[in-house]
Amino acid sequence: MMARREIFRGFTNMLRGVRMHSGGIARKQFAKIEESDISTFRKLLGEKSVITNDDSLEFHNNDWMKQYRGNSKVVLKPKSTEEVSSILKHCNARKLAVVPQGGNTGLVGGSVPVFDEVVLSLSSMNKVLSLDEYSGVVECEAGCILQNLEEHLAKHGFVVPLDLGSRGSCQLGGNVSTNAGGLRLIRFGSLRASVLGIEAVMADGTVLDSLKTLRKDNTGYDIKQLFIVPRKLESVHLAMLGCNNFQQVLEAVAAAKFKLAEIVSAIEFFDQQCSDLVVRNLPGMSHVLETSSPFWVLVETTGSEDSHDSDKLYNFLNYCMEKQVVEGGTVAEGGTQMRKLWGMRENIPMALLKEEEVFKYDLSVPTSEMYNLVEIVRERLKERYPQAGVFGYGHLGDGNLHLNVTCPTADKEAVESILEPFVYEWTAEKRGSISAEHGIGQMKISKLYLSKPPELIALMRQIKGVFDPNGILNPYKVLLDE
Ligand code: 2HG
Ligand code: ZN
Repeated sequence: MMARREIFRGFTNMLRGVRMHSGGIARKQFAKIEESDISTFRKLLGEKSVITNDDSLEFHNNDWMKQYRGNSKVVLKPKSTEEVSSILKHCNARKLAVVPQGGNTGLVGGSVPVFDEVVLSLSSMNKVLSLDEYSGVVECEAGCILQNLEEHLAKHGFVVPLDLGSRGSCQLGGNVSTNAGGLRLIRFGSLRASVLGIEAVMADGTVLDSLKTLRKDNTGYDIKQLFIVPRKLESVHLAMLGCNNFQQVLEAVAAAKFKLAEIVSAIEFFDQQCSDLVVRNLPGMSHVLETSSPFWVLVETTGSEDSHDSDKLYNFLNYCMEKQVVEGGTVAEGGTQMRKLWGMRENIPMALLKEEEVFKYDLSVPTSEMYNLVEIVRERLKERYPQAGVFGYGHLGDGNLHLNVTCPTADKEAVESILEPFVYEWTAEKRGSISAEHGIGQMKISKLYLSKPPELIALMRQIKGVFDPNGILNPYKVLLDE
């Protein structure tokens, strides 16, 4: 599928580039927006698509975490590829910097301006354009909200090969451009691999049409996107297992892969600290089970034959009980219980947001090492900062740990100095990735070298230059200036 227009965001973000953390960076020599630019945009897009009032700008200038704040004076909401192209032609000629923006749900400050960049919001390009029910190819615009696409496809018996807690507001353009991972990567693989083609707009306004629907096309460099959607399967089961230690968690994962094999669609975990936080911070949330357990593992299966899948799941659970891999747990009976179990996992970021300060780490590490880091960090903080909270959860099946640390504002700097660079260096030592799925954005620019050798970073810079010689697209993100 993908996106005509969606595409645009795909490209720019993929190539987003340049510079240092907003803390100490200087504005580059881009032009400043003038009244004549606003008039030009109004002529190109019409009055309603050019937003300059402060109240509406607020959302676009702030990220979801309220950690990064830009100062853009104008948000543009084009409705077609041609309009995107005309905006970029103008901005490139005038040397006006531009930040493309989707649902603005990112966690590393990649989708908000750093200074006064023009915000190019894809939110008005939100249509599903076509679905071929024989091949499972769907085409949609960049601003299409993930949940809307999910609902549209469900009516035809298909699913999007991606699911995220932010599904109600994130957009396909942002999903593709950031290669979003999420809850079912273990089943569907990397989103990138599901994209068959894109229509993208380059920094100078040139439209690249790579909107093909072929599954095989080895005719040169792979500059593509477009989605292929899988059939929606009716048999879904979900179990939540309690484990006493992380060794048991690892054995439960191994058993799930071995005993459930092709029907596994998600393996997630969170520690008891996470579930306590969700219950404490979010009204209406309660513990799933009365007993507590240091670790909880969610195992979801999706298949086509209910009795077969249910037999497999119970075999797996019996096996885990016999081997004393799990201490207890529950199997969801029906949709309401499933939503409750998933709700516990999906609401963790929202519960963290209610704390005074939160440090987020999105790391790929060998699965066997995943929880060691959480324990080490807890140990490092416990004496001097007893009020700090250390939370471990994530996509267990993919080796993706979300380590989150909270603390009172008064301790922020001291706690940060204990966490960084330690957490990143520990991850690099394990040959892990300092950003498993959230990207680099503004947050991790100065840490990129810990996951990529200098030769590769130099190549990234060159590639960005090919598509955006004036550097107007999403400046101050991902790459440090040389
Ligand atoms: C998730 O898996 C998201 O819930 C957010 O990637 C992770 O808040 C986080 O650190
Ligand atoms: Zn995640």
